[in-house]
Amino acid sequence: MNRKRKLAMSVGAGLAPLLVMTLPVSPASAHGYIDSPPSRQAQCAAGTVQCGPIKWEPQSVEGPKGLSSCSGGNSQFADLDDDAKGWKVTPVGSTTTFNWTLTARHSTSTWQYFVGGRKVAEFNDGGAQPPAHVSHQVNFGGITGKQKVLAVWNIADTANAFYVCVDVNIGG
Ligand SMILES: [Cu+2]
Repeated sequence: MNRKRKLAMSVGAGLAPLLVMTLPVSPASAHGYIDSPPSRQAQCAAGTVQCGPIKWEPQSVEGPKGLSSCSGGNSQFADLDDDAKGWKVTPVGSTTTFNWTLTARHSTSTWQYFVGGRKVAEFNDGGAQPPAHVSHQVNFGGITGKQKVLAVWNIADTANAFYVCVDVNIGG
């Protein structure tokens, strides 16, 4: 969750003024990403490409639903939006399996895959809790060549989604 939880602790009636403590809770362990074919954040985590803080938490590219950016609108992960960063491009077939590792198994509405702004696949989980490893077979139809696939994991019980970009060469 990106949401900052606030822990308000009231410290006994005898103490004045009332003490209120605010603890930001680190999101570092949550969420998920595509590890194969190696996504941009997976390449950052593996050191294939030199990146900023995304390398420490490739699973944390969370943003509001409906975005189309690789960084999910997170400025600290802007590396992911840089198409010229030297991402390793994986040769794939016209039907390709995308494998997710989930570090938090959030109940899921849909998984969506876009190429060039066009949705090429959607998988509807209907709010179910996914396993820790999720795989989807995506058929690219007639799309070929070097493409940036944007995968979106839409969470059922929050307004947020997780964003992953994967650089592929279809039929390459
Ligand atoms: Cu999460």
